[in-house]
Amino acid sequence: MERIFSGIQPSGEIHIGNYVGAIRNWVRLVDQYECIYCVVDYHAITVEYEVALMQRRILETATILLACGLTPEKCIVFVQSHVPEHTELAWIFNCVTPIGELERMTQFKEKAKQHRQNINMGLLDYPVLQAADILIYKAGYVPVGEDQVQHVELCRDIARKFNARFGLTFPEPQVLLSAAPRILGTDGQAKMSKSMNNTIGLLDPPSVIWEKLRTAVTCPHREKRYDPGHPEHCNIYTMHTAFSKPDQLEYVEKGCRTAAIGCIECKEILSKNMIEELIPIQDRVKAINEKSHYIHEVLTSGADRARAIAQKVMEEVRTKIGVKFRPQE
Ligand code: AQP
Repeated sequence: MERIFSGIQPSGEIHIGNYVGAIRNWVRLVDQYECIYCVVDYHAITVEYEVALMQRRILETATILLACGLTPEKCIVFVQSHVPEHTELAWIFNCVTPIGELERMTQFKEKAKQHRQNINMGLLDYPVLQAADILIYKAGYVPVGEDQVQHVELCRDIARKFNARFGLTFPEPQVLLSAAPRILGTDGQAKMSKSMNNTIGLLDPPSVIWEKLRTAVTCPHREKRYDPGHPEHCNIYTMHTAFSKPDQLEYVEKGCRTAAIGCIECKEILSKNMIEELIPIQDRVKAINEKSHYIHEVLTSGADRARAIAQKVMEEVRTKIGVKFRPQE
């Protein structure tokens, strides 16, 4: 079975962009691949964060993954810092990665603008650690949202550079995109993002989901009720493609183009579908939270399983780069 790796940062409230762009796709892949999914806490410390909140965020993120269907029977779920081989391999990859490649990464440029007072090495090095996350398991596929495609391309470059210098060791992993790889925020401007205050949270109650959708930006062409719209320019329609059935999709698509329906009716249909899909996840989160030790047990055994793979690969890497002592003759 081919192997998949992907990760999610415990950097805030998990939102429907994370869900339809990544997590829901991860769940669909567990029957076809050996899947390893990680809460990437060391990535989340590259920006300012509340130390006192971190542990809760890690557990909350892992609980959501489980509630979405990523159970230990189906895949490995663990926390990045519990398997230190990730950071060890990242150091070695640092030594084959040109700084210029990192400086041209879109995410680095955006985050550097957002966090001018704290442009640290970790922010620049983020994609190298991500490459180590993937390659420490020799994963062949990486299911991510569109924003992460450039980083996976860099990961392929790093694998190629390492292989060229030290001998064939790593695969060149490929991206697997979901059907909705880029959800904009409720502001309709930027990517829905934990740090942008433009999210619909996976755990938001129905009334909050509706309020956020009701006030969300729609197609700019529909200034008045009878202006026809362009669904391809509307983030609400993009969300419909992720949550609505084909006949409903056709209804809102035609209704928008001909102005037969207004934005509020369109949003009501979306809200109903979104809530229907999210309520069972929210119920499972509550059930997992009632068994307080369960999530800790899952993460401990997940880390054990991940570490067993990672340690073998690190042994191979240490040998290849010439630092591992050979037995004395
Ligand atoms: N808006 C989005 N649409 C589709 N996919 C998305 N992803 C994130 N936002 C969207 C995908 O979710 C996975 C986990 O992302 P992450 O938490 O590791 O990092 P991120 O991409 O930086 O997510 P955020 O929400 O924007 O977090 P912050 O604000 O902390 O930077 C990834 O596969 C990502 O593509």
